[in-house]
Amino acid sequence: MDETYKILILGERNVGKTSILLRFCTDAYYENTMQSSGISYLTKEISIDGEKLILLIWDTASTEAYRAINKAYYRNSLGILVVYDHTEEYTFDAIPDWINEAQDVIGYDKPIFIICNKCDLTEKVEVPESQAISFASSNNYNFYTTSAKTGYNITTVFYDLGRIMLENRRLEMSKHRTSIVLKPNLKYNKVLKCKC
Ligand SMILES: Nc1nc2c(ncn2[C@@H]2O[C@H](COP(=O)(O)OP(=O)(O)OP(=O)(O)O)[C@@H](O)[C@H]2O)c(=O)[nH]1
Ligand SMILES: [Mg+2]
Repeated sequence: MDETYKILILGERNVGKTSILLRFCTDAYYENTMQSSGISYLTKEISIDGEKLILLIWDTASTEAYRAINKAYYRNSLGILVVYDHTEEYTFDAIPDWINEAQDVIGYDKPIFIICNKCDLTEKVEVPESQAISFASSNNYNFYTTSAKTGYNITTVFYDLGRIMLENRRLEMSKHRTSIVLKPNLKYNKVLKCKC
């Protein structure tokens, strides 16, 4: 059975959210992108362990005006990419706000990947990689450096997230099966009670 998995891409303006999405889904890159307005998504089918996953990847607009509206679309997301640009420190500082906002809606049990995009830019780096790695590991988030421009690590990010979401779904299903098996046992115990 084909399964759909909703992913959110969050982060400050200009960090490369739309570029990451377009690189992954269409293998294209544009030097001049339009600022996103509202929320939109693209789908891409991938295969992991012989299982087909349909990724619904939601790209969000970062501006304050759209932020409140976007939250309504966070529901049912199974994984989050929070993107920052390592040449703009404020985009890194804003990460906790983006995570809190998403977790308010989708809960605290979904995988979160911190994405340091524009790693092809090696001058004027404002956020040392060690600082970002330490932030990610102390909060149990995965950390990746990417470049939508060169394509570096873009596919890896989505396949790694896909694998985690698949495992989480399998776990959920096995929990569900366990509870179905337990019910007849409870009934059986009742029958065994002595009525004399
Ligand atoms: N050098 C470099 N530039 C990038 C990279 N990714 C995106 N850009 C550029 O950064 C600018 C913003 O990219 P977008 O993908 O529109 O950023 P966004 O996060 O979607 O921005 P908003 O929609 O305004 O929130 C564009 O000029 C892109 O070409 C990258 O990996 N490296
Ligand atoms: Mg955008």
